[in-house]
Amino acid sequence: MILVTGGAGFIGANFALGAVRNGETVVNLDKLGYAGHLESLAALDGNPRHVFVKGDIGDRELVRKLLAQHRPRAIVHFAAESHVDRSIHGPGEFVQTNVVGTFALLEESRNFFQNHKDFRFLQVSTDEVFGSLGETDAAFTETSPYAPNSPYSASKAAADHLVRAYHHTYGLPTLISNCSNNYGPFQLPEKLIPLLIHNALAGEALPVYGDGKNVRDWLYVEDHCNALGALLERGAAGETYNIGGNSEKTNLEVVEAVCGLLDELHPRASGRYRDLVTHVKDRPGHDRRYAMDASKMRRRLGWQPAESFATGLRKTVRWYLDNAEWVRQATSGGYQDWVEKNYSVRS
Ligand code: NAD
Ligand code: TDX
Repeated sequence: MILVTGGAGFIGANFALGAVRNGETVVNLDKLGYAGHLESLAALDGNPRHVFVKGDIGDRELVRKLLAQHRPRAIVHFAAESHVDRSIHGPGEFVQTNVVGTFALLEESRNFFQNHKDFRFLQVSTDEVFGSLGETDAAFTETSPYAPNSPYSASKAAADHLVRAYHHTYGLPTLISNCSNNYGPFQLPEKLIPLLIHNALAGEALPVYGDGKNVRDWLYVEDHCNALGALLERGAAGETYNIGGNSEKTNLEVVEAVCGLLDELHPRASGRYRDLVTHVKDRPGHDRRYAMDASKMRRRLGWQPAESFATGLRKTVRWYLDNAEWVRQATSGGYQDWVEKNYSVRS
């Protein structure tokens, strides 16, 4: 039995689906904010090994009750505000959930740990806490200094520091993973790859921030979930682990790859998808490059990604083509307001 937070979001849902498939029982705590979608968990409907609880990680009474009731062997902590652009428009919620919410979970975990010594706390973090790399710099390692640049990455860094402190001060068996950009099924089209697919299919502009030469490392979400599974079983308490796909791409390369796949799998009536590319105003404080050295995961845990960017992206584009109804539901509600707000400042 494990307690997953944020398991109705993109990575959390993929993780919960995989864990239950592997025979695990999952208690899934998610507040169902704008990024949480129960439709992503539809395959688990009626499955006794999945218990969904709508609630906030900052609700300590609820967390205490869930720990006492289910006695999980671990918390896998995904719940967060996760979108850099939203953190620029409204940083307060990022501090609330990512920092204060993580603190609440840690406090309740510390109490629970007193009588459950085999408990572990896995903090799912990001490469963005390390800041930005120059074109020829070596990739981030586990000993790279934290230098976050956005309210999002600063809030994740703050949470990571609290997790670290709870290990050193209270002996809580914690693990921290820092992963690069994920892509795959169930990702909301506010993030680059699903946004490109969504806009392309609607015949709308494909917005590229600035010169499009910012570099990200891309990892297929299932590979990330498998890495987290390995960490949970065999990771060393108190340590941090970098997870990455060894797939550095400029944003323009990503756009080109998505357009090429769509041209092949779902051709436009006339013209090519790349005709829709539009350069727009840059993101303020936009980090230039991230790259991860994931050799510790390979050496210590024998983990490496199964998908290349080419194979993972093909699966992803096919998934979005086959799951228009999920996209329709995920982009109803406040989605149009967000698009209006974010992209009007960039035109
Ligand atoms: P997401 O935004 O898709 O999902 C976040 C989920 O957390 C949502 O379901 C939301 O409802 C829930 N949530 C938010 N605040 C909550 C609260 N206070 N209480 C309970 N639930 C709450 O995010 P994601 O892309 O799946 O990312 C998951 C985690 O992985 C985050 O911690 C993120 O920092 C980290 N991460 C993401 C990436 C990436 O590329 N997406 C890469 C590295 C690390
Ligand atoms: O419309 C867009 N146009 C564009 O050029 C969007 C949404 C993004 N971009 C650029 C900005 C980035 O350089 O694409 C790159 C990727 O952007 P996002 O998908 O917003 O991801 P990023 O900011 O890199 O952060 C992601 O990876 C690390 C996740 O959102 C984080 O949660 C994770 O920690």
